[in-house]
Amino acid sequence: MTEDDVNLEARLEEQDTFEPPESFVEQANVTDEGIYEEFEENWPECWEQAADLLSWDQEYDTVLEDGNAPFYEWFTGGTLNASYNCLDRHVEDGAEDRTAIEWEGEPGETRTYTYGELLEEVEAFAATLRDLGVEEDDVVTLYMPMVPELPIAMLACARIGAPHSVVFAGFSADALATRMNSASSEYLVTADGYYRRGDALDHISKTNEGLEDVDHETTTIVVDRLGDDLDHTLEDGQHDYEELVDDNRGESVEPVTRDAEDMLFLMYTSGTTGQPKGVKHTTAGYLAYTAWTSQTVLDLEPGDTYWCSADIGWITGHSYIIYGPLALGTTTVMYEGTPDYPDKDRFWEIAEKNEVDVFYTAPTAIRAFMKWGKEYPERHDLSSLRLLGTVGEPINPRAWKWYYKHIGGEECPIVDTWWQTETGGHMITTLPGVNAMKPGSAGPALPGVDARIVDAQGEEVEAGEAGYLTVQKPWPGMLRTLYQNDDRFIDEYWREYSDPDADEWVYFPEDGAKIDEDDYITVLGRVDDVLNVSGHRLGTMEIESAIVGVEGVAEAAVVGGDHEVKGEAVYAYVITEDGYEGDEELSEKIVEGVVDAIGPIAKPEEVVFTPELPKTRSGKIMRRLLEDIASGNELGNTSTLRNPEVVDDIAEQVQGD
Ligand code: 6R9
Repeated sequence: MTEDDVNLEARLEEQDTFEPPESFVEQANVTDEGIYEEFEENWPECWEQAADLLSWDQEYDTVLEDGNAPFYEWFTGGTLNASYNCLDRHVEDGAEDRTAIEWEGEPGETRTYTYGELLEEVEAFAATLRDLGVEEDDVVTLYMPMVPELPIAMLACARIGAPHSVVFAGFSADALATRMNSASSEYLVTADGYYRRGDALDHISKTNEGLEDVDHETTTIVVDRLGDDLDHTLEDGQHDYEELVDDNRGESVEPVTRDAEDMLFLMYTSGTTGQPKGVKHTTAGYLAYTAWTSQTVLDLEPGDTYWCSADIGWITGHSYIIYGPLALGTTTVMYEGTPDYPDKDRFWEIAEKNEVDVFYTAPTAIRAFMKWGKEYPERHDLSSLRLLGTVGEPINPRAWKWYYKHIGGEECPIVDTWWQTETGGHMITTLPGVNAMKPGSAGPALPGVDARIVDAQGEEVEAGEAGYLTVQKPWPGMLRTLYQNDDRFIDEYWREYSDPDADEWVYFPEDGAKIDEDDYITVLGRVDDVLNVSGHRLGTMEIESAIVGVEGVAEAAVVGGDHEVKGEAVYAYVITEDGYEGDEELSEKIVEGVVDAIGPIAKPEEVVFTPELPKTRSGKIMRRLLEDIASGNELGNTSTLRNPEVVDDIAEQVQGD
């Protein structure tokens, strides 16, 4: 490092507040801090601003229907189609030749779809789905990697009013079957495989394995991504994507008029129990909210090239690769592979080549970039960037500052956006042209969002004190329920802090947080049994049940331990059954069992065999203690345990090596 570098590092390290750069503010979509007051005074009608970003078949008559809270409804009486809003209207407005999707395959090939071409493909696939018998309200499962056919399929579903349920391609065969069964989904779109670090990965075998456990008839469409790199044969009830679509190119399919509250899609996410939750999002509120936050928070405009590096298999990809940006008519970049292939500068090469204006990624990726070193971004001209964003987990100030300096060149604001699968879109973040940024703190709640930090009794805590994050007013992008499980919807999100007798409903996202004197919120992480590994939500119960399914395992406790890049890593503490040895072989079987049940993202970092788990006198596993062991933290008082002696044993195994 040069002396200047050292000085700069030192200055950055000290600095805890950053004003948005003047060059950004001059062009920002929102610059008036009056927006906060305006939304507060005019709530819920303020949300008409979001609805105004959409084209309606029929205007809505009520902004918010709260008669049956917490089953809120937004923009009731209105009708519209999401695919029309993301495609046709831009074409009608003369943007036919503007690029909608710029796709980068991992091996280096690219595909560009203009709005006109994307519309044509979507219509052809919508016609195909109809030919196969898909009707309005049928749930279509999309188990697809990052290929253009995934957004095409999503928008085709939206066009004919068939909700999609995207299952992350990295999830296992079991995970696919569970989700298809839970949604009674009879249609599946998948692919033969995809490229990862130069290898052709087989996806179709995993698909077929999953289909064996689906308890009803299914029709499957297979995208041939790998060509000659993988031979696959189609089984009964399976069709080749291209063959079917080719027959339908040039077909026009009218967008189906949907009620505002009709389901747009389902997205399964991890919760406290072993069963994933089917989060239901509806058409108008979700689309209005993702479009509005894309405009106000991501500062997107139609002329922008924008890149969100998430996978579409997660909510971030739904809201901020597809629906929000396309509703605004922006060019959205989509990349198939990993950031380190063929080299660790792949992201910056893509950003430079496409002259990306706005870039959105996860802290886990930033920590990896940081570890690899600044020489990789330095190989590229990143001066097209105007705004950076992060999502998925808390970002530590060091990673924030690295991102600010080495990717943004100290000229791009960073939006640290807190939100969830359930919230549909951003909830807590700075507005990049309005607020100062404080690294490590997401920022204030968005205008119109009533976030408060409370104690266990539901009383607001003082500035600086830790408590529980709550949202005390509904918002348009909120989940409407858990699919076919209204009771669980109430139990999971509304039981804790609401007062049903007074008809007062408080949403509990199950995150801990604190707030400062400027109302900036620092999110501290989950307070339920959900881990956040590389920004991905994993239920400890799901992992535990996979482990106890392995022969020779009697009991298991899974916790998260601090990890330099992943944020959190999975630690599994396992008690063997009598007659079984806690050896390398069993450990491998356990890892395999987890990968089979969930996917490689849930792979335990370490499997620790122990004769007992530390338990309280009432028999509860002391998870916090296991977390401290996994994180290498100082261990607190263990005297309240029934079996304090096991703690040292376990700690020695984990921390000793
Ligand atoms: C969008 C998404 C949601 C959970 C959430 C929280 C964590 C997300 C965050 C953040 C701190 C941020 N989280 N963004 N924590 N700062 N900016 O990630 O959805 O996969 O449902 O995860 O992620 O714990 O509750 P999802």
